[in-house]
Amino acid sequence: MLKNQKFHDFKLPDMQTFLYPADLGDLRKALDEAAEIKQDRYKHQQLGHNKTALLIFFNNSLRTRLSTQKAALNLGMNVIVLDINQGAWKLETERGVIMDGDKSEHLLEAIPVMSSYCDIIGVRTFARFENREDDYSESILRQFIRHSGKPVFSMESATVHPLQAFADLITIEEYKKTARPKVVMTWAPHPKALPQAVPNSFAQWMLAADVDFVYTCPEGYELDAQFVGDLKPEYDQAKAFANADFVYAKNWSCPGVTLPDKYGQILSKDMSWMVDSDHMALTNNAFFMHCLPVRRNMIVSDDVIEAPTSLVIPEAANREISATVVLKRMLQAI
Ligand code: AN0
Ligand code: CP
Repeated sequence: MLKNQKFHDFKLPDMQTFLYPADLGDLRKALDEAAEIKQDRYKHQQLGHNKTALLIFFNNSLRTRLSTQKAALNLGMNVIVLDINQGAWKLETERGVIMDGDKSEHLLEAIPVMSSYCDIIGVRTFARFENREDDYSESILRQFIRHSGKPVFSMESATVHPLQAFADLITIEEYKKTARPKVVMTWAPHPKALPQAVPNSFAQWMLAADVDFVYTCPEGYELDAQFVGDLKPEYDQAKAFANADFVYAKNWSCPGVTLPDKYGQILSKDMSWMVDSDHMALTNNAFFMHCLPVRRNMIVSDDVIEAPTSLVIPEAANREISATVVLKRMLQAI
């Protein structure tokens, strides 16, 4: 049973959607499946025969784009990738709008059209920071779920990045030296306002897994209870780093939990939060993690990201594994 089961309905792993750890069912089983797939990533080549994955990007991507395509190919699928902003019509997403502006097509037509060409749909659609309620209700992804009639998975949507968090969990499982490692997620400074999807999912998956999880951030950056339950942040970064086995760095903008009128804004650029070797010296010789892309010498110093204890590349490589498990489960459910 998942520890965070109370936050989301428990679902059996006949996956129609993938946003949350509960969508995978038993995480221990999912990790074992990931390890098996890593041993032989082409084992299920027949499963995807004559099945097509459509990967739709509303935002930029390097890892998700490549690793998810690779995962689909591992399973013998055909893959179509669509960059909405490069060559497709500009899409209106709100119902009831008089479409006399620059948007030529409505999402409500585009979704069933796109879904008619494929069997499984992945969507990358970042938070827009216009309206917290829209973002936190996953309004775009929910429209895909409602109107496509196909299994839909998040490739980072407004509030979650589950393929990343699952890959991170696989990585921690591979590198941990103790049965229940201490995993510390730290906020770090960044020049632009970034979504909360990565920290939301990382926290949610860590709380569902068998680790001792702590997160640390300046005041105002508290994460939504949907993802962290009643866990409060440790505001003292040095205190949080004590005895850490893994340090997971990430910037995020204001989640609007304690400061609703500041949702999506930058509250701090305090460089003392950047993870450098002085910070890492406070830990239990911790591994360093980041989902990438990362801004060096803003989030993390050159020496920490280049150290043998940096796991950023194995983490990215495990994106292929997490995506292969998820697509395999979805294919099995078709
Ligand atoms: C994105 C984010 O923080 O959500 C994607 C990370 C996987 N990062 C940037 O836009 C730099
Ligand atoms: N970590 C991650 O999702 O990277 P991309 O934005 O490059 O896909």
